[in-house]
Amino acid sequence: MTSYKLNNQNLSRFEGEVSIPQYNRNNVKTGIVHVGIGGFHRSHEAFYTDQLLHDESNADWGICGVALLDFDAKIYNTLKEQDGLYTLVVKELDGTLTKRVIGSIVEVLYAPEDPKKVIEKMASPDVKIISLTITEGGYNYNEATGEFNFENPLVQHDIANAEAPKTIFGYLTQAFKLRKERGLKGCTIQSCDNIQGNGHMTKKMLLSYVGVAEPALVAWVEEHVSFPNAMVDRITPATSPSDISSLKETSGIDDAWPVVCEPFKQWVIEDYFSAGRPSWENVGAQFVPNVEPYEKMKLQLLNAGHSVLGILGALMGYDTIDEAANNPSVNAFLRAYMGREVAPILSDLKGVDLESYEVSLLQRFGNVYIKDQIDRICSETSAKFPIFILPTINAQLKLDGHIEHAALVTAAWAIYSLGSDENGKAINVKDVMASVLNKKAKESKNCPTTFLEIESVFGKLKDSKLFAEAYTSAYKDIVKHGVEKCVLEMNINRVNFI
Ligand code: CS2
Repeated sequence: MTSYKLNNQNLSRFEGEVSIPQYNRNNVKTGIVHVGIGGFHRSHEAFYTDQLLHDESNADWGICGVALLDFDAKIYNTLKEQDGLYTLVVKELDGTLTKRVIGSIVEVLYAPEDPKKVIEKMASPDVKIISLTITEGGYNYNEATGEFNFENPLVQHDIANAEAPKTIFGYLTQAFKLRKERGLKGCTIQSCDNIQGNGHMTKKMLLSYVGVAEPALVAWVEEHVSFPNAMVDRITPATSPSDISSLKETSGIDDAWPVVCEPFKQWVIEDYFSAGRPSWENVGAQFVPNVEPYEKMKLQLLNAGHSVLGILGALMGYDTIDEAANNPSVNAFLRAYMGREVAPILSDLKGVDLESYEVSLLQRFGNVYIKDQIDRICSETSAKFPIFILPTINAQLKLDGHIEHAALVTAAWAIYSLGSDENGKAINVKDVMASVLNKKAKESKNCPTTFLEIESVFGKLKDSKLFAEAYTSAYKDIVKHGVEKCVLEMNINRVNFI
């Protein structure tokens, strides 16, 4: 099939093949600046917003996508070439593909090239929301101290070079400074990352930074900026070369970076927007007074479930999440983790049907068409573990409750951090803390609890005798018998125990 580059000029050629924006993109104004235009933003907020823009009365809510890091040059160049357009390919449960060209990103900026332009855009009176997908690690939170990490060299750079920042904190501070000087209104900072109380976290981290970098601005930010919490959800694997080629071959769309995702999506937002907001509720988002139950449920079941499958699956030599989820022993282990260790500590979540949520998760994890990469899931586990798994362990320890499954996963992570799977194949550990993890993992060979000494990940966990014992015994068992046997054994013992 003849293919054409995806851009404004060629857009109408794709009509009929796939859905294309049915609104005039030239009339759309930027009302949202979004930092972090990776796959998740493009399958989620940009998708919801695209639907909304089909009603012309919402034309003030276009998105300006900002690529913040040097590393983001590729997505910036791609979206710039394609006039902000990209294809969202939803992999349905029966394997069919639903394709839609998304038009809501109407501008793109590359911060390292022109920081001033990004600061001006964030300070623009038309911009009412600055939303973020900067990953769990991007918030610069230190689990050991519970505070903002001022030792980060990029943060130090921003304090010394206020006009040409590198971190989100430096950018927001400069933009708010301009807004204040110009007598403009504040706006909303909307975190779309997987963090419990992501709005609270953003506020706390930003105010810590502002307090040191620009103390005179603290009161203004407190008064003029709102930070809603939100739960965000849509499994979005990394795009593979075959996703790109099959789109070209089957639909004639030459898109250098389409996004693939599952059909499920959820966005539950605290209704706390200081400068107005789009009616995302008209396209499926939920606005609620308190997001906490939804966040906890999602982080401690879905995201933690992913980490369980990812870490165990990686050691077993699997490449994708569905392979691990469809291994009966691993599947039963995950169900038991959810039912025995997570659900009891979430049981006070009102209005949430945990059981059906767990069932739907297992189905989503097992979807063989999604092919979510274990590599993606295991990346940056040092930032994910304290958010996804540690809260469950700490809550269980307070109750003297069950921690065996979490302890086994932690032990598996220590072994994973040695850098090879059970078949001796190298694992590429993608983590900013990779060298520390590897060093501690090596020292753990003789004394497994050494791994738990990494306080910025585990806090004070090593001081729990109950956890240390379960962890050490799981560690030794995995080394001796391998993951599959260990999880099987745990499943059998549990059945006997019940
Ligand atoms: C995943 C998430 O990064 C991870 O470890 O659990 O990216 C997950 O796929 C999304 O949060 C789904 O909403």
